[in-house]
Amino acid sequence: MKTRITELLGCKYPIIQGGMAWVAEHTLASAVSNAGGIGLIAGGSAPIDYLRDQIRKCKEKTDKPFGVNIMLMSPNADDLAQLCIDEGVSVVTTGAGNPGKYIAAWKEANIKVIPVVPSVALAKRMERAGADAVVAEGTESGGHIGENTTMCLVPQVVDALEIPVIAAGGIADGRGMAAAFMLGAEGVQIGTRFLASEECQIHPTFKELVIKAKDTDSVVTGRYTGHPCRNIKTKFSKKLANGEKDGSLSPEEFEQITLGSLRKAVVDGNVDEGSFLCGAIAGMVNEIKPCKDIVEEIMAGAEKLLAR
Ligand code: TUI
Repeated sequence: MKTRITELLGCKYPIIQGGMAWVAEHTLASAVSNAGGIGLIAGGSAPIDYLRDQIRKCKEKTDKPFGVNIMLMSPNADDLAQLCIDEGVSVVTTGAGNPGKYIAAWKEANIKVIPVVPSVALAKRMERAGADAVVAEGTESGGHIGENTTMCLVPQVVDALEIPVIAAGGIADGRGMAAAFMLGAEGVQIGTRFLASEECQIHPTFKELVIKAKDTDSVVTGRYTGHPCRNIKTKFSKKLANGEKDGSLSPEEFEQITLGSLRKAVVDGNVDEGSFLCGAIAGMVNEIKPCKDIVEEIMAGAEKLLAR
């Protein structure tokens, strides 16, 4: 399947892996790239030496293009942004902010720049700033989210921009991909489906929570902190949601108890203190498979529907 996204990024399939903080490391990223998509390594709030090492290890595992996600709220986003230039990364996606100040330098270094945006307004600003494409991310996504849904956001961003649009949020199979294409997207970003992949290095407890999740098992916490995040329902995330609702947890206390909670989920599988970030589509993810099988199944399903 050829679209402006496969042409832009030089990949076989227009599927980009989500830049999931703590989750997206070189084993997963190289597996997605080797499967024909674009794998991403998440910068998150990682130290620069960690990210450099991950990029180099990824290069050893794949000769296909792959990218890095820069989380713009990270205190060392400036250093990580420069590292992408120094290491000759093919693609950068960004999240949780406006990457405007980095775009010129990335373009100068021949990096393809794809900001993840939750609104039409930010999408337009990114196009004007020189982005090559955008990911329009609906509120169905895992992690830090905006308010609008994929179904509403994607066609509005498509109408507002000339550059290609990648849809994200609630896409985990060929039906979701075909639907996104019907809305005008030319690619999809997929996160949650890859959590349940063989190559994904998260704690087994995290994978089990994804596989066992039902349609109603995700919850958004932290709206009152200004950083709403979608999680799998656990005792911990329900405690956060209730504390937010009934006022028994102040925003400051919320920030305090969620500090370090991504690591506790991903590395330790700690269900009492970890934040298991995950999309609303987890209810449809029921089996661990290699990334290659996941990508090929999604592509085959989408192509069949789109050919009708
Ligand atoms: O960034 C994501 N998803 C993420 S980042 C993350 S790590 C984190 N942990 C705790 C709190 C916050 C982040 C986990 N998941 N997706 C892309 C995304 N970007 N979603 C929403 C946004 C966004 C929100 C506001 C982008 C820009 C923005 O405002 C820009 C501005 O300054 O106008």
